[in-house]
Amino acid sequence: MVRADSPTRAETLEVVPLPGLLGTALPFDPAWCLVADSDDDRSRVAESLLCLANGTIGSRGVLEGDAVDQVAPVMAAGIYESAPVVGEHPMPVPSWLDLPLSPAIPTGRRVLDLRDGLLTREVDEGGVVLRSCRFVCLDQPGAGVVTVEVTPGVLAGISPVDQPAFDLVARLSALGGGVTLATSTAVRSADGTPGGTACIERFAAYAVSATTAPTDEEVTGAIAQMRHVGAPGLLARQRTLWMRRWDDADIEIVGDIDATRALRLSLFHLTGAALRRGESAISARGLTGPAYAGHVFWDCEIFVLPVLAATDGASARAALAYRIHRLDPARTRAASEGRSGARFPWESARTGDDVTPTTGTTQDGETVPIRTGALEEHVTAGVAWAAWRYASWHGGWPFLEGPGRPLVIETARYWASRIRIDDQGRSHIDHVTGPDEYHEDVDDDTFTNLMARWNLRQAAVLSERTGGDPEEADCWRSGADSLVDNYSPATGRYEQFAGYDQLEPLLATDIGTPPLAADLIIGRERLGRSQIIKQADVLMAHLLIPDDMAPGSLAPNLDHYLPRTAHGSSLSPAVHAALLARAGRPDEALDLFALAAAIDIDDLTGTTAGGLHLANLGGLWQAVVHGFIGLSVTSPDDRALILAPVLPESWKEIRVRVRWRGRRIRLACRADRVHVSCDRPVTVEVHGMPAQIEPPGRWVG
Ligand code: IFM
Repeated sequence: MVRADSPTRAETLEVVPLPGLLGTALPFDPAWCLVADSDDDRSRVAESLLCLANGTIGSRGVLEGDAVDQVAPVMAAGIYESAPVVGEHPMPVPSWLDLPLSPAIPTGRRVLDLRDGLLTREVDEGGVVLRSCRFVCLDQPGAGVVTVEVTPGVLAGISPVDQPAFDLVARLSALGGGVTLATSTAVRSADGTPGGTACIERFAAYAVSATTAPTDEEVTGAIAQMRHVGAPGLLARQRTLWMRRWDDADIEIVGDIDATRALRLSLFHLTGAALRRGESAISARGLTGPAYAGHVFWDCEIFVLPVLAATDGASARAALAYRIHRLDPARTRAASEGRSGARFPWESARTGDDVTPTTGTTQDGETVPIRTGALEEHVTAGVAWAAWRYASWHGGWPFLEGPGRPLVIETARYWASRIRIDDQGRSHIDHVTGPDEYHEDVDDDTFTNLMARWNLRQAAVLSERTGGDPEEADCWRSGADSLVDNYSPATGRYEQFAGYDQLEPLLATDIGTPPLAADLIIGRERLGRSQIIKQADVLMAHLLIPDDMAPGSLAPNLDHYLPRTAHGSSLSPAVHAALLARAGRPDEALDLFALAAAIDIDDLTGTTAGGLHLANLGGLWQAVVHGFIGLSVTSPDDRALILAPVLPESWKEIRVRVRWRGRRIRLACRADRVHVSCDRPVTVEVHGMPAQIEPPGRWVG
């Protein structure tokens, strides 16, 4: 079981030596350490939670030497093979942890320390004593180190020798590229006595390329370099690198260790999913597992990228490069449908073609059509939104006017050609599915229309700044202005799509206590005829483009849609937590925040074995940063960081670190005031009051 309880005093103060002369573990700190105890039926869940990744490989928390039944022990970024139904799915890659140990060693106790990315294991059971420790190097693509100390009799068929054994373990071809793995393993006597405690030290190097076949020299060279530096040296570097990451990104809820650890766990895994150079395809489960076939959804741009943009601009830029490099297939898709511009696919993998499966199997074994690939078009606006968000934190106008330009312009062209104008001159987008996938093929989905409207307007601004065709920009503006948004000033509410209000007025709370898989409870047919929704839809727009929403409309829409929401998607609770906080209801927000925090740790959806839900991990951070502290960064022209903290009763202070336009900013937000630290002058606006802050910082409020 992955547990989250506080340690004893002894645990806190104990200096734990690491196997293989690596030195000692950092002192145990429950706000930084995830503990998994012994074997149980959740071991695959623990493998996801204890995954170590560096943007190139994800090494799930499998046990050393245990090759039984593993779910994709190693994920390699961008490495796909052809597969029926899902088009492309992650190619299985051999494990570097296949060590010569006897089978059936108990699991023992494992601790993942988020400060340095070290996973340690201790077994002392039935005469077996084992201590292991591993990490994947943050700055060396594909490199990992594992050391294991074991009692006599546990090594399978080998004896300690002086010379390390080098193995070129695998040379695999994947679609477009390949993976090569080499390991170098030394087995030595740890206590100098023949037949005594043995120590295994293994260096592993994966060469991973989505576009070429890696050469053997890449891995042999990497191994030679690792051996030269040595395991203690590599660990020291690892600690420095993680310390720098946390310096830019840490988050802490003073007085709530569980929330703090959940947020740090999110940042840890989001960091592991992303590469900081080239392009980075961040799939729904990142490198923590193979579920959703390693496909990239809107999860990347809408849920993950805002976190990266605020904490590690280079990796946000690499995630956008993934889309920039796939503009051509998106243009081809639009053209094949008789449209202009670029339409991004709902599910994307290596090529950028749509790889959304067209059928799926229900829990009852029934084959059902999957229509999201055809109908869930809002991802196209989501890509433009992400480009804008990144530019607002980091890249500025040079990014939007340069490499990011087509992400905004080409998507606007798509929407301009997609809308239908009726006899009264109003524009519509027919036949789509919004984020609420319980209602397929609807007309004028409010979220889709609002995001398309936003996309058209931003593109008009960008076009004017970059000498684009003024007629085209005018046409985008008028298309945007005439797009119906289903807003009723009388109720302050947006109808979710044309005809939604006429559906059976069933609440999610009528059929159970959310989170619910409502489709399994009342069936897809009835669900589609009811007002129960899967996840935030109208409300997503309040999170993403609050300035474009009708003033005062957040509260009525929350009141209306929240009881109708089943939270049938892991993406849902965190969004509602953010918005409840924005609506000034922080204690209710905290309930949904806690639900979101438990999604993977407690495997609430029963699917965490296939990998962590990265969108939810990003959503958790957003719930705190954009929700509880109300940090708003929406335009490259922003002159100030806007803050409006609201804290639940039990939270005394929220501490957040971000990078904004090159500045390092640390915020300590209390209900009545905020401390801003900075390394360069910055303007903030707290609850509407502007303040100029000089380094090193001061209290505001
Ligand atoms: O992108 C999500 C979608 O919104 C709901 N179903 C799962 C997808 C992948 O996480």
